[in-house]
Amino acid sequence: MDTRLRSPKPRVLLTGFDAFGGAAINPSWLAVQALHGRQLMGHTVVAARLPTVFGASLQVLNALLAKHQPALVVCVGQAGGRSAISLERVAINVDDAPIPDNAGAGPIDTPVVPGAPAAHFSTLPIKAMLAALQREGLPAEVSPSAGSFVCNHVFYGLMHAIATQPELHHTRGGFVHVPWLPEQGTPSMSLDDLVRGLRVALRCALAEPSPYQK
Ligand code: PCA
Repeated sequence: MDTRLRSPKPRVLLTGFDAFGGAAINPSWLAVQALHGRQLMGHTVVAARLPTVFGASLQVLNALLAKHQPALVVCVGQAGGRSAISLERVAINVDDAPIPDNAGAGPIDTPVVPGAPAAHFSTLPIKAMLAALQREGLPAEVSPSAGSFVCNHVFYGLMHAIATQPELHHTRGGFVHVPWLPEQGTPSMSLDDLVRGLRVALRCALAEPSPYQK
């Protein structure tokens, strides 16, 4: 069955994060903001910013999921030091902060959701997205780990919500990390390329089936 036809609402929820770790900007928010309100394959893109804070980030995300009931959710974060758009494969059920979050918290070896499974796979068609990005000449990779800071926390919380909430049964979701912008350091990608890459990735995710689709 075509899951797109059964999607609750023809919306794409696209999130970025606040700047963190003393930085002035976060390319994830700048890139997703540029796509707010766009139409992609019959879906309206809703962009939102999450706080880089354990707990609060997931409260904001869960409220957005309840409000928009999106067909597709892609959360985006900055991964300084990476040189490519990283399509995350798996979220793990652990918070282990290498630096304090924006509220000063730094949980160590704590579950994101107590008693929940160790991991959830992305339900995005990450290999098809990789191929689509590479066809556009954009640096892209499948990543085996979103780390254990706030990005993995949000990714795990998203995938757990999708796995357990009946109203999100037909929602597909996952996480994408993006490199720094040139003004933040090396390696980097331009904001234009990040926005173009996200547009290509979203189109592909709307068009292709996922190997992990329920
Ligand atoms: N990157 C951090 C959290 C917020 C962001 O943009 C991470 O990779 O966990």
